[in-house]
Amino acid sequence: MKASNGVRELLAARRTGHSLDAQFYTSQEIFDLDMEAIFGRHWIYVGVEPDIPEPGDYFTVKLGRASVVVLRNDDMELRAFHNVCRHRGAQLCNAHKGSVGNLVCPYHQWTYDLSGKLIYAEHMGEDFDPSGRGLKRVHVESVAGLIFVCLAENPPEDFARMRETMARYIGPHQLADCKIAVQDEIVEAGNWKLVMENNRECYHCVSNHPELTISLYEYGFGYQPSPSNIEQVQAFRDLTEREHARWEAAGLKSAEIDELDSCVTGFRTKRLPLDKAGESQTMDAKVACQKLLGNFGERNLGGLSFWTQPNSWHHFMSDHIVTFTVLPIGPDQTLVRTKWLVHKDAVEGRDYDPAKLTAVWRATNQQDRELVEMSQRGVADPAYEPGPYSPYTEELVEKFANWYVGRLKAAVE
Ligand code: 3BY
Ligand code: FES
Ligand code: FE
Repeated sequence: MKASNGVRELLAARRTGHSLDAQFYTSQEIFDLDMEAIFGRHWIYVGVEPDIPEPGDYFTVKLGRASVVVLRNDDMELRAFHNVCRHRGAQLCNAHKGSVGNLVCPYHQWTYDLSGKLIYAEHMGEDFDPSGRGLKRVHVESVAGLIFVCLAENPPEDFARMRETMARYIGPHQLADCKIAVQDEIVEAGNWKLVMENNRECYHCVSNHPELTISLYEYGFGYQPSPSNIEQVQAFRDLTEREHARWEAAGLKSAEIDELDSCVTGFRTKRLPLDKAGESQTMDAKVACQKLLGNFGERNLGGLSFWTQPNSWHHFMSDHIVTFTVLPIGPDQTLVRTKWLVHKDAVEGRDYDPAKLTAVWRATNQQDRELVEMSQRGVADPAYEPGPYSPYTEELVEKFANWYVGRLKAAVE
């Protein structure tokens, strides 16, 4: 992969334990490289199986300049294709979501079945052979209901490890039996890496997230005991140990796994105790949906968190799931899509109130958007220079930066 000497020098000069150089957040060249080397070669979280529950349901997603259509075929399997007609290249599906029998190009009605095969093309003559004109496949996989795609011809093979590990953790929450109750989209005026770095620490939580910190302990996010909070960190660790024993005995995987910077398909998971009522990430820490997920009878299951490189994080509780995907738009623009899921048989107004379900993360997302946007303004200022990460609270930010720099280096070498 091509990269200018300037970019190679920046990569070589990256100082560990420090935030990235400004160009990583502002340059068009590095943005294009990110889209090719990171979003073009790794497993990217794009949606959930409940986005496309029935045969013929599809959604489209933009990864850099590539548009991908993800669909469910007649055999209920997931398929993904490049969203480009094999005739003269028109974009095939032009809506964000829909339901079709076949994929019909709006331009000249070339028609593809749900396996991507070209089954109809009028006026192409006797000699025309449709067999080599099927849609181009994109790799697609489900991790217990979370849909990932990979644009690379040969995707990272260690995805299987994440899929199998996470199936055991997420499985009992039965994501495939959920429905999307609410979906939000925010376009943030910041580079995608600032969005991710902000997600990887809770250093900012107490002073910025009054709603989130009702239920969420900041200590769950890669905190190391420091001289000023050694007791609180220890108390949280003791609580976690007790709760993990209880949850594991009930068959719920809870122990931390951290492969954020040790795998190509980097991820981390841990079931985290919640504060107060301990049930859910809501304004009173109680469930927001009376109909619990899966076969759960118990409300106090904490929050199973799952973080992936490069672009997602998820929280699974006893009553609902909240899932986030980060999709870069430009060097200083990023789409953050949030979905709140409840059991598919839960009835709005009876079992849940969408306003209560979304209150915490709606507020938190807006606060995080402001933090990302002020970071973007700051790193674009000539006075910015990379600053040091806290060894006690920003370990996971460092892991994100290390993973990112490592993957970019691997791609340009
Ligand atoms: O959702 C997360 O994973 C974290 C919690 C702390 C900061 N960030 C919003
Ligand atoms: Fe699709 Fe012509 S471009 S049918
Ligand atoms: Fe935040």
